[in-house]
Amino acid sequence: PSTFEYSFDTPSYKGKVALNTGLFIGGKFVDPVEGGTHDVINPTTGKLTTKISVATKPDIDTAVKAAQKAFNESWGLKVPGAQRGKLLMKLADLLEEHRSELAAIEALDNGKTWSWAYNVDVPGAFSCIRYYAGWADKNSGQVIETAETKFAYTRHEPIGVVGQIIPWNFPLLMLAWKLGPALATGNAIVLKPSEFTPLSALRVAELLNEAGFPPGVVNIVNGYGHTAGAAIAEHMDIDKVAFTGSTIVGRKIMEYAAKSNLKNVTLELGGKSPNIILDDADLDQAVAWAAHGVFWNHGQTCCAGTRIFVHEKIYDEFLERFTKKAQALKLGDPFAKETNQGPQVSKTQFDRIMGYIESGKQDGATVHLGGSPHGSEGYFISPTIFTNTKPNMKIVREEIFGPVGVVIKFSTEEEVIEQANDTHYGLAAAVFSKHIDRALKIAHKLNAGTCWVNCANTLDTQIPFGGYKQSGIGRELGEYALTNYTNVKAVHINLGMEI
Ligand code: TXE
Repeated sequence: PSTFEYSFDTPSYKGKVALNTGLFIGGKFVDPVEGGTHDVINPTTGKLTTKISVATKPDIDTAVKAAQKAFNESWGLKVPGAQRGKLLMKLADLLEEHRSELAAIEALDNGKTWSWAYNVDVPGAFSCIRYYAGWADKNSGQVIETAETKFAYTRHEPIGVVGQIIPWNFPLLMLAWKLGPALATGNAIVLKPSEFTPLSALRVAELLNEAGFPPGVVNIVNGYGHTAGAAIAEHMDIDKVAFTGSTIVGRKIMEYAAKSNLKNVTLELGGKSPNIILDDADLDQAVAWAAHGVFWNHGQTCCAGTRIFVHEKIYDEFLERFTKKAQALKLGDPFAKETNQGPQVSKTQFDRIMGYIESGKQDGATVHLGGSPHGSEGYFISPTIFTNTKPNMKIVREEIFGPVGVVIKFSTEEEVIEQANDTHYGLAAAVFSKHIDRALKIAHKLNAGTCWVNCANTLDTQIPFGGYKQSGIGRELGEYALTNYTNVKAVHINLGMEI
């Protein structure tokens, strides 16, 4: 298989990266059976970075066989949890050791700033792997009392071979969220990164070998969704699929599972999260968190607080300060020290976001700020704020996944709760108030898997994350994620029952 070499000579990072661009199957890089390649584009310039191999169904079959072999011979319950934990710990250490380099790969491939990748994505990834290393020998079953004549207990067994399909907004972090709990519980994995951001996973493949994972325990197969992704979700020998991405594809994943072997499915999908600012909020803090909520990662966060509801008493002042905050965001080269916002990930996403901005204008909303591309090269979009929206507008109802927020005035708590819940999504929500009782009463009435009080868009490895309604099925992170990757077996032992 080919390799890709890149020399970074930037204000944030100087160094060389050499990656193998093949498919990582059975612990080795191999060429795809049908020999296809995909052009990886640098979103900052719109130019070609490199070509990578893409898998199709025959390669997925080979990857599944490698995973089965590893599961049966050198992984799963054959390896004590403490040993699995040790390998995960080693992987976490290697990710930490390569922190600057991995941040550079993310910035190059995704367009996010090197400093955010260095401060959030990469530490988020290694602390997630380290956290699940700790769980590897602690996920035991229960002893359950019934009658004197019976002894019963449960075992938490790995599911077997699991498929994982991840998106492009946090390539390395999403990979860690998927690998951590699946490996801690002893599963073997076939993982497909997004075709838009395939590079950091290729570096992780090498680190998995360096950490000492048996060959085939993790197979990383780049490729397109409708071919490689579908082959994973439809596979008869994959017993579970975990997916993060769009709600449309999430539906397809469930269909593939239903039409093949009824594999277990967990989904982490889109959102249109409300952010409620009450009249007694600390305005400085509310403005800062609201801006982070909607603009962070260029708006490419599934839990972005894109519907900002502001109480009428403070609406004008909030809008003025929020606008200044958005105007202060510096767009540019992800490796420049002063940059806050890089390009959107791809031409497709850029076009899609500009389409939404156009629809907002057509529908009669006011473009309060931005509303246009930025610069002449790459996929940059100015931070955009809409006001004077109506509840049925597309920009209020649909996930835009770009630096675009709508600011909506409200007068009563009842009214804002109703509007906040008026969505098919239910991933996250935020409430700002200096009175914790008021904030909590509202938080408890919001239909969302995550409710932030006086903060927004902040996650921790230990705290579960996932959606209500069409935002998903199951929870990632925390202890809860372990249940996604285990079968519970109940063992009944007769201590004297007669028949
Ligand atoms: O996502 P896709 P896209 C949302 C966001 C964004 C929109 C489209 O609103 O604007 O989705 O982004 C793989 N079978 N989110 O089109 O297609 C694909 O290769 C199996 C929210 O990039 O859902 C990639 O690996 N797999 C989100 C992954 O699915 C398929 C993050 C996600 O891509 C497939 C990303 C198929 N038929 C986008 N088709 C979040 N929840 O964070 C595609 N894939």
